[in-house]
Amino acid sequence: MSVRVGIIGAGVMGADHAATIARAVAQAELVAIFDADRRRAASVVEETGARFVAESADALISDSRIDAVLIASPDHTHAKVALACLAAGKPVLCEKPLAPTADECLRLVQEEARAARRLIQVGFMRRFDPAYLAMKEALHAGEVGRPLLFHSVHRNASAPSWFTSDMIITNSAVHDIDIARWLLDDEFMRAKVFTMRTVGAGGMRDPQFLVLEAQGGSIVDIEVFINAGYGYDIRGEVVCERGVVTLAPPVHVHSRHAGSESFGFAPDWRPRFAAAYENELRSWVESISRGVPTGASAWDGYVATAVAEHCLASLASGTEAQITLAARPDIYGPP
Ligand code: ISE
Repeated sequence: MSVRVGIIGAGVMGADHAATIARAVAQAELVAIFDADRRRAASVVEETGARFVAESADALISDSRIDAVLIASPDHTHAKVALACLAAGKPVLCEKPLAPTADECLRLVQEEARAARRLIQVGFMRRFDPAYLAMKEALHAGEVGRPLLFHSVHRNASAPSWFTSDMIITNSAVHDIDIARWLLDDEFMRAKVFTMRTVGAGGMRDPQFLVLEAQGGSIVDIEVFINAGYGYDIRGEVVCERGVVTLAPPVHVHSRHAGSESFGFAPDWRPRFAAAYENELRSWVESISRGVPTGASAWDGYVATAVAEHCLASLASGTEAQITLAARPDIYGPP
């Protein structure tokens, strides 16, 4: 029995997810697409073979022909749409961030706790990336000992004109914050954000450098540079007591020519994380069929945004921020 999926938001990620579902997720049927720009939704319907353009997000969510909803609309709409999915009792994959503010995320966490049911998965797709999965496996194997430091580098070639300084943390660095929690199995207690001579125009403080102290004693540093210019470059290295585990980028060829060697960078995150997105979507659909949640939960989405908010506070104050979190509801399992 296929899982009938509706997608809200037909922009870059909504269109990409629709194409991936149509091409590579056998257990799913792409039924409806909604976007405020109807032409954009119609174009995705035509390109993917989805059945129809929905009249509104609410109409899509309440439609009996839809079993599950994928939210890929602008960040500020996520919480409202996810709440409507919870009210309809429909599983939802919400693109990151779960919401731009911790309060909005916490409302979703509390709603799931009240219903005693996890319906939300957050689109932290790096958890499904083969390279990060191999890193986590190497760390769990124990040969290198306990983690001491995690260096994370997150460089975009360029950012859209609507991207803000705060989004460098709430929209981009949330990936590194989440994958650090996931790799280290740890929570953060302090944050300090540094900026330097900036590259961005119009007051954009880019790059930004985040230093996070984990409760288990390790330190995570995250460089986010969204106008790096040369390509999409994601790096990671966990320094441990008896060795180092380094993220191996999925480079398939090194070219040697005219006295030099080179390999190419993806222009943006979609080709670099294509396998991760495919794995994430398949896993989401399979989890719905089995009724067993998978991937990042609403709690993970809340923690990532809450840590990001403390980073914004540190950026604004120029001092260290003490990170405090709400109590973790039992439905999300032990810390
Ligand atoms: C974008 O929304 C993503 O999710 C990408 O993975 C990230 O690299 C980029 O900085 C974000 O804006």
